[in-house]
Amino acid sequence: MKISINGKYYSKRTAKVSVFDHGLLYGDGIFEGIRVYNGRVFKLRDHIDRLYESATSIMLEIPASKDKLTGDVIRAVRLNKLKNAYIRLIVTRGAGSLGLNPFTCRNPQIIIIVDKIILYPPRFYREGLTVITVGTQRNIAEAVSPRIKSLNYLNNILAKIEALNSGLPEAVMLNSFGFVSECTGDNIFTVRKGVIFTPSIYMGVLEGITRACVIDIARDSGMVVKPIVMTRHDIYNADECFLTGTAAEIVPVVKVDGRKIGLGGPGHVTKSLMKKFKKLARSEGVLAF
Ligand code: PXG
Repeated sequence: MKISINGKYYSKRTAKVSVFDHGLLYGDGIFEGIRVYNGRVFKLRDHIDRLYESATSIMLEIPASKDKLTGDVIRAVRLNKLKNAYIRLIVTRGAGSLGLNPFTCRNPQIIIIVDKIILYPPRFYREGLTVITVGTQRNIAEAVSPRIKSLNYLNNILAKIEALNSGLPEAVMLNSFGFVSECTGDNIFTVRKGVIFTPSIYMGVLEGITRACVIDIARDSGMVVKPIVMTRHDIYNADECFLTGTAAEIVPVVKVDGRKIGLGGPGHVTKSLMKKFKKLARSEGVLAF
């Protein structure tokens, strides 16, 4: 494995960052998780754009242009010779002195890891997931905006622990008003009477790239998609429910908080979107080879 740090390549054993890096000391940094399908980097421009938006929000100047970074990501994929992969693109605040002040950090670290993707078991896609709502609320946007894809994931990790402690793989997180926001690493959708719903980004969610892609696919095929204020009641009474994310793609949800969703199996809208997404993911994207 060849890992890029500021444009230089290291082996897995020698790729290192400073213990004074504020990415480690404070979770001060940002990242993207990107897929490579069939040698094509999927939605690369959208991921690069979101990374720079996160950077703007936390006042981190990425020491490379978007074009340069895009080229570096493609080069890293090619060097690692992986046709199907998961890219973790990270920008840390860099090493500084102890103490919160981010402006003592002069050298942000741009790290590109290209690894094999560990997928959810096929059973999840065939049979659908059971999930629960957990007590850990999604960060309020006025504290740490969920739209920043930051290295500080404790909010999501605490929710994930609650789900795992209950023997379930994912958790539905509510915002501080009790409205549905998203899951720990995925956005959430429902389908009712042929209309697709998802919590608006103003409910405190990451503006998922898969979320946007699924909205586009659905609208292109003539379906109505509505970003809404969503309650748990809406989920319990939906005909279908599914999650979206770079790692998960589209995964059906069949039970939430003990309530069977629809007929208790993956719904036909979900299955149709899964098929369309798969086709798109395998044909679109920046060719790396
Ligand atoms: N919400 C949250 C909180 C996320 O972390 C998504 C939604 C889906 O966004 P995208 O842009 O991926 O459609 C995410 C994404 C990982 C991993 O390694 C996590 C994500 C993506 C890829 C890998 O755990 N989270």
